[in-house]
Amino acid sequence: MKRDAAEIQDLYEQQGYMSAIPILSPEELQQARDAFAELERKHGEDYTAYSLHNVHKEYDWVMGLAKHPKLLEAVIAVLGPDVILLDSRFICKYPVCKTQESTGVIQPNNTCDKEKDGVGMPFVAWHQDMKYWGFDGGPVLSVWLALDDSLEDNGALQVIPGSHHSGLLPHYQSKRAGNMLSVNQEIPEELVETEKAILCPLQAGQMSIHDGLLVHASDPNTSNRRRCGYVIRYVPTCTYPIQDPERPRTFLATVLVSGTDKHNHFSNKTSEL
Ligand SMILES: O=C(O)CCC(=O)C(=O)O
Repeated sequence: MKRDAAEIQDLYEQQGYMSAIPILSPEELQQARDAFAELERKHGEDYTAYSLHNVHKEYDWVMGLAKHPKLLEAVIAVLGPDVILLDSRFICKYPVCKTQESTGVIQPNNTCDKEKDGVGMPFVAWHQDMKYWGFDGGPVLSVWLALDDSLEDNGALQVIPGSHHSGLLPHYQSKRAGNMLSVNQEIPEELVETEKAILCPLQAGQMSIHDGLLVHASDPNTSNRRRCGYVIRYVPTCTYPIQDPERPRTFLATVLVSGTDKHNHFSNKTSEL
């Protein structure tokens, strides 16, 4: 079902996220997956899991995803016409459980036991994106664009609807092994209404969007399938970087992706349209 801009704005304002928005055609998806496979061959999976950071500056096909007209339509509906791409990163959880083929042991659906095998495997702790971004003056919107089907068993994104209305929550160092977040932060469990958590399953080529204050996380990949997504952060041009020692961050790869920028707050943003 196609939603108009006003509907997207309303829903996003109420819940802080929207999911299963179709973006890539089957051909576009295949091209992106093929190009990503090339990067896996070149760098290896340890690297492509989390280290492909801001490569929209390096590869035209990645910039093409970040500027995809359908994707920007939803972003602009929320942030308005003048939008800067702040940062981007591929986040892949590779399967780590031994499969039937390699062990000879038959497991239901060839998956791991989540409780037993999930311990120490890569996961993303409950957090708010705003905790990482030293800027003010407006919101940040995160896109999660699926290159693979992202479902419960391979660790799809989970969100707490409406949690973006609660302001910035305290984050501490996670005590759990495997947190993929670069500074290992985590909102303490007692502050997260986990009983309200909603899974955001995506088919490959779909995206979800979420507000920078929305509390979200993802579980380990206990399937035998990769779960790979391209995460892109967008801000309206009225935002500006601040010096916050709690949220140290440089913005070296910003790109104006829609409209005009009469503010000039980010150094690289005029690099192209
Ligand atoms: O890929 C994930 O599981 C987490 C992504 C995330 O935290 C984000 O998109 O802000």
